This record gives sequence, C-alpha cells and structure tokens, in this order.
Amino acid sequence: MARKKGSDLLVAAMENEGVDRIFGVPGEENLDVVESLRTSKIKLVLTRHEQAAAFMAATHGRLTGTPGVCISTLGPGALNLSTGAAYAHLGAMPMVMLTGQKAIMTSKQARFQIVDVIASMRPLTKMARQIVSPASIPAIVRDAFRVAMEERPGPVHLELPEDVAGEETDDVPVIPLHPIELPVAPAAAIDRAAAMILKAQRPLIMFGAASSRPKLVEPLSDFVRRTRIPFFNTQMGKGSVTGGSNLYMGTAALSSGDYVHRAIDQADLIISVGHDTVEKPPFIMGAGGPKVIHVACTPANVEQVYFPHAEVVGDVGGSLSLLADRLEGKLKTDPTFTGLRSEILGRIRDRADEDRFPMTPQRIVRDVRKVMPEDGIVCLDNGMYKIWFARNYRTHVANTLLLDNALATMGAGLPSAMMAALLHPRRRVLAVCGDGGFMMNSQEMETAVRLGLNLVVLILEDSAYGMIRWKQAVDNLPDWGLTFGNPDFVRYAESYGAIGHRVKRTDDLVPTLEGAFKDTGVHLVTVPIDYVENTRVLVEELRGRVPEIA
Ligand SMILES: Cc1ncc(C[n+]2csc(CCOP(=O)(O)OP(=O)(O)O)c2C)c(N)n1
Ligand SMILES: [Mg+2]
Repeated sequence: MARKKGSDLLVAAMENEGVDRIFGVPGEENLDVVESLRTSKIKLVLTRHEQAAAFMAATHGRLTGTPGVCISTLGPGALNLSTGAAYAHLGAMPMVMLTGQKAIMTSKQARFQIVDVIASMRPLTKMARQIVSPASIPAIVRDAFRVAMEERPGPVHLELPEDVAGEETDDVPVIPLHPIELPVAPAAAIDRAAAMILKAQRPLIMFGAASSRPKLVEPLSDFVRRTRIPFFNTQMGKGSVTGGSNLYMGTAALSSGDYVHRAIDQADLIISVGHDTVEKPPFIMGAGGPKVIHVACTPANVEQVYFPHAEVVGDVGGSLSLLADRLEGKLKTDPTFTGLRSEILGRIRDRADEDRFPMTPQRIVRDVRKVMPEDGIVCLDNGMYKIWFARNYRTHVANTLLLDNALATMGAGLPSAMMAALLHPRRRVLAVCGDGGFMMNSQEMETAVRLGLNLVVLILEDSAYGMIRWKQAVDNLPDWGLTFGNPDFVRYAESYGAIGHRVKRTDDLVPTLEGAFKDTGVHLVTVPIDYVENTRVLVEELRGRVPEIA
C-alpha cells in the first residue's frame, strides 16, 4: 500500500470536501501542508493578516453554506484567527480553521511560541481538536466539515502538529459525502401554529439571521407569496425574501422606537422565522406584547427579551410549506398594515435626495442603491453607516447586503467583499467601510490586487470613530477623544496598485462608482460623510420612542 504523509491525507480529505482555496499565512509548522497543497487542486491564497483570512473563509461559508478554510501557524498566527472565529461563531458561518503546532512527540524548542490554542478556540468554535495521528485525519476532517455545516453552522478548529503532518502512514481512504435532510416539524406543532395564526387579527412575519441561509431563498419567498402575511426583517435577515414585495414593512435596525416598530406594536402575533438572538434585538418582547411563534431548525434560546409562546422546530423550508398548506387562502391582510407600510417606507425615504456636501448617509445609501444591480453585493464594515444601510437600503435578492449584527466587528468589510468578488466574479461587489474599520484590514488591498479582483471599496470619511462619537452625544457626554487623522486614501490605494478616487461634489458619487464598476480591477472611492443626521433622525426625530439605541 502507498505510504502517505499526514499532510497528504489532510489535503486529500479537503479536496474530498470540495475545498478549492485555503486562505491564510503559513508558518514553518505548516510547511508539510503547504508542500501537499502544491501538487493538489487546492489554491493557497496568502493574505496579509490571518484575521482577514478568517473573515474571508467565514464569508465563503456564509455565501455558499459549505465551510471556507483558513490556515495559520501556531501561537501568534492562531491567535490572529480568533476574531474571525468569533465572527463565524456568532454569525453562524461554516468555517474550518487549520493551525500548526510544534511537534507533540518531542519538544526540541521547549515552550517557544507554545500557547494552548485549542483552549483559546474552544469558546469561539463548535469544536476544537488536535490531530494526534495521521490515520485519523480522513475521519476528523469529515467530522469537522459536518459539524461546521450542520445547523446551527459555525467554525471548527483543527490543530495539526508538525510531526503528525510529516509522519508517514498507510493510505487511508477519504470518507464519501452524502446529503443529509433534516426532518420537518411534527404535525402537532404545525397545527398549533396554524391555529394561532388563523386566530390572530394582525399577524406579522419577521425574518431573522438564519433565514439568510443560501438554501432558504425559494421556500421563504414561497411562504410569503402563499400566505400574503406582511413581513419585516432583522438586519441579518435582509433580502431573505424579495424586498420589493408589497408586503415588506421595513427592517428593524434599532431595537424599538423606529418607524418599523409601529407595525410591530400593531401586530398581535409575530411569526419569527430563523431569529437568532445573537442579533441586537429587533424588538423587545414584553408581557403585554404580541405572541411569538419561533420557526427554525433549532429550538429558541430563551432570553429576557425573547421568549416565544410556540415553536415550529425542523427543516424551515419544509415546515413552512406545510404551514402554508393550512393557511393559504384563509387570511386577509389587515388594512392597518397597508396604511402603515406607506408611512414607514415614506419616512425612510426622507431626505434621500438631499444634495448637501459632505454627503448625508441617506443620500449615500440611495446613490449606492442606484449603481448596484439587483444581484450586486454590498459588504459593510462596522460603523454608524451600518444602521443607515440596514434601515434604508432595499434588498431584492438574498445575501446582497452582508453585514455583521452579531459580533459587529470592525475590519470585516474589505475581506468579506473580497470573498464575495471571488465567488461571484460577474456580479458587482462593493465594500462600504468607515475610515476606522477600513484601516483595520486595509493591508488586504494588496491581496485584492494580487488576486486580480474586480472590486470597489467605498470609504466614508468623518475622521472619527463616528458611531462611538454618536453614542457619546446620545449619552449627553462632551465630544471628546474620538477623532483621528487619515492617510490620503487616493494615494494609499495607488501605492497598492489600485485606483483611487475622491468624491468632491455630491453629484459625483454615482458617476464615480459607475465608472469604477465599468472598469476592471480594485478601485477605492473616498467620500466625506456628514453625520449630523445621526442626531437629527436617530435621536431627535425618534426621541422619547427610543429607550436604547446603540
Ligand atoms: C474590532 C472592533 N473594535 C471596536 C469596535 C467598537 N466600535 C464600533 S463602531 C466603531 C467606530 C467605527 O468607526 P468607523 O469605521 O470610522 O465608522 P463610522 O462610525 O465613523 O462611520 C467602534 C470603535 C468594534 N465594533 N469592533
Ligand atoms: Mg469614521
């Protein structure tokens, strides 16, 4: 029988899983794996920081449902993956992280660079394991991918010590994949939910984070089409069914007090599809509020602000289809919602045409929507503009506004957009970043240029950690300590071989973005943003109705 190194078995197992790229920064402990990759079908994509590699791998999982893979060395490199691990863990994105380690059978370098990486990864992953023998690799890798993918999806960490990677063993065959279907919810649960919905005067659907799973697009749209129940979504549930539908009531970007909450306040029943309480609460459940039915693959978490009255647990698509069978043709949309809908959406459109410069967030969102086709993908970093995009940007296709309302980390905007551009080379992809968040992974401009991506990065410049500055103002604290200086972003982009643009007039944003998309390559567009609207709309206009905003 042919002899194989541990690293060969690992790479063969990854090929078996359909992995086509591994992102990261190898260290010397990974060199056997690098050598095995050299002759495999898998590409090694170097990044300039492990964190970006993890954000990219997680986004692969988010967009495809199959884990993205990232690699790093031991200690320092592995720890640099931690934020990406947490991002995937909270965001329910399937990912496999592979880290090196010093030899386990000898310790010739004593404790040099040794950190208990498995222990550090345990709270940030669904599973963290050290591989201790080459023969176990095919089974461990298959298990890792299954665990990462199954509901609720998330990251898995495998540590491969260098002596195990280099050790030869008899070839062990890979484990073939097979489809796994989840059972639909029991008939009793579906009957109970149907009875509650039929009894309600004003039911409303909420689509949460888990409704953005790639395979749910059709079943969810179908459920809305068949039942005609008005719906809203959480930030991470945006686009899970067509936002252009005349039943869309808005997005809950705040926890209460926003215009969409008028509809929530009017509802006597909320059918909460795929809500994941990692998201900042889209509404606050209280004793006197609407009843809630939780529909998801996994039972609800009970929280102070979320304690559903009934649950439909099982395959979401199949269960909703059975629920629709019991409801179709029997429901009437309450006229209260029809009136509220135009009021809510009208309020949201307010000042989108404003031509002042620096630009307002509302106008920027409108202009971005103008240049993005329906299937264009906007990837947000984390900052004040996230609230504006979540509230104001209409999505018509699932997973076309990627934002992180779970870990809500800065620094993921550019890497997530790079992954989207790699997966969808023919669609327009735009990263929208604050001047703070962009700089947290801006070194990846080099990776984006090296990969030959077609990608546009829009930077919103306020020379500040704007969101924290806004919260400081909301708390009536003096404006202090949250401003900084910026590099010249146009020259900065050019130094990476990208193309830089500075928007100097409000009317120039659309043509600048349009030109950048028509061209190929990596473009960076910087535009100053005027955040006085944060206070005017999100504090003063909603005052008295917003107990807790940030
Ligand atoms: C890694 C990380 N560090 C700090 C924070 C806290 N935080 C949230 S938003 C924000 C400011 C973001 O600034 P910027 O990217 O410039 O966007 P802006 O709000 O100014 O538009 C900070 C510091 C965070 N969410 N993630
Ligand atoms: Mg800023």
